[in-house]
Amino acid sequence: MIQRTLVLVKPDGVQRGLIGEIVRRLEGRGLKLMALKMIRITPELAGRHYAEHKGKPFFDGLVKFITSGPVVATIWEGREAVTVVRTLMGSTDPLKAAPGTIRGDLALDLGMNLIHGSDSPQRAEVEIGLFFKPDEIHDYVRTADRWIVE
Ligand code: D4T
Repeated sequence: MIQRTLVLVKPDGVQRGLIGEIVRRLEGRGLKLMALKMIRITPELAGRHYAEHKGKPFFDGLVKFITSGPVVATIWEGREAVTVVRTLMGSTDPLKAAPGTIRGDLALDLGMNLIHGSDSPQRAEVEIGLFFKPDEIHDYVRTADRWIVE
């Protein structure tokens, strides 16, 4: 099924100069970029985005980290995009992430794991709504698509 998913390059990815590398890996897989912007996440947006983690011991540190510098917010579309992105990201803890994945190749610490990707199509819809206005999302035909999915 064709899905959309929200991907964030977190502050560590921006600081380490890995925006291009991460975007390249997703583009290279054949996913289509539908929106991209650099933003500074406010504590309010962080609280809404990470609502499921409220009350957990790592919540305050997580909000502090995600609001500590600019992030790059993106939307990607493609066949099974949610799962494809989660697979490309690797396990949440980079020490457990397989080589070949973004975290497995480029990160070492659970608190600095470079990238966020929605974990279900339902969450993707919610998260896209949190981060983007409809007129920031570009639905367009890409001529290469017929060479990516039959
Ligand atoms: P995100 O949401 O950032 O894409 O990560 P995941 O979907 O892979 O993982 P998650 O929601 O379980 O965790 C969110 C975020 O919190 C950090 N974290 C997580 C942490 O610092 N300590 C922890 O014990 C856990 C579970 C890492 C990612």
